[in-house]
Amino acid sequence: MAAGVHLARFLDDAGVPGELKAVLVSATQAGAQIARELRRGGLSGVTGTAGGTNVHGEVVKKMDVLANEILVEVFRSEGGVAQVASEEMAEPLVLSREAPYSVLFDPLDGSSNVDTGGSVGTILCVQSSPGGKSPSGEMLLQKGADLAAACYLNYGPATSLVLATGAGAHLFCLEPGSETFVLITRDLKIPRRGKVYATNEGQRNYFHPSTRRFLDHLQASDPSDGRPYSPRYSGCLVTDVHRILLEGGIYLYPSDTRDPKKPHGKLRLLYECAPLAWIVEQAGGRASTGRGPIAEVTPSELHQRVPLFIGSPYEVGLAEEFEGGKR
Ligand code: AFP
Repeated sequence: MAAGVHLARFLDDAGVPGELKAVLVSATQAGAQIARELRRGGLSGVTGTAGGTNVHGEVVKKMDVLANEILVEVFRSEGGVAQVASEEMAEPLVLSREAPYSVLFDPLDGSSNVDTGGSVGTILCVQSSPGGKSPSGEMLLQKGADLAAACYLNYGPATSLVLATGAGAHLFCLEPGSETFVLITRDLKIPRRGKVYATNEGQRNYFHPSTRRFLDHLQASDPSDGRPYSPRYSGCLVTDVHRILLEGGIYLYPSDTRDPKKPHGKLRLLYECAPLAWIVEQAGGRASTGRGPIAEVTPSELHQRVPLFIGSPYEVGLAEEFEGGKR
């Protein structure tokens, strides 16, 4: 399938079921609308804080609220979605009893970048929804391995979409005029190993000794082994994972001792880590908690956090050796 194909045609040719295609096309239409609002920035007063904090105690940006509203409304009108759950909503929202899919998302990842012109993203995944009974939050506690589809949008110099529906991960770019996504690369393959790592080194003193040893290894000078690696940390998980998907390397947000209330790090399993893990693994990469695949973690609560090591198979395997005490 040649590059230049529009998303809807790509999904048809890939044999994606009609109802799932409709959900994904709606998700990307919301993405195009969010991209438009981001470009308007201060012109339409969507910069700054919305006042108050979200269920995680984080300061909420006006663009967090707007991006969340755009996604909720697009799925409300789409009709094929049973429930939506979001980083910005304490509880899931039931939209339909009979619909076959539910959607979980981080509407604006990296929102602390939004007022300073940095790149931000949207992370989204689609689960199958067991019909015939009233949708409930428990139904959303599904392993990442069981997803029906996942995608992310990176709002950078261009708006990129990477999508996976079970047969590879595919890169699209938003065509500004038509506001449709056009295929750039089919079946992305992440490099086996890379030259960069992405992590908040400012938190290094809170990292467990195993993680500090892993970082020491990446930073040690051994040109014959491609070390030292270079740090590339944007403050936006989507932007860092996008770079790593295209060029190789590793992003890590490990568990740490900074906040006893958050022993498993900062990132949320269901709508940040599991969707990205599903996409990266279909491109030949890996995603781990440090002790095992993210895709095999069975969620116990909607906003559960997990440590994340994601990227090229070589570096994630290495990280597991250090986290597992083998090195
Ligand atoms: P925000 O959406 O609150 O900006 O958080 C972004 C994020 O979830 C992820 O995109 C970043 O990689 C990470 O958190 C940044 O966290 P630190 O500020 O602790 O490094």
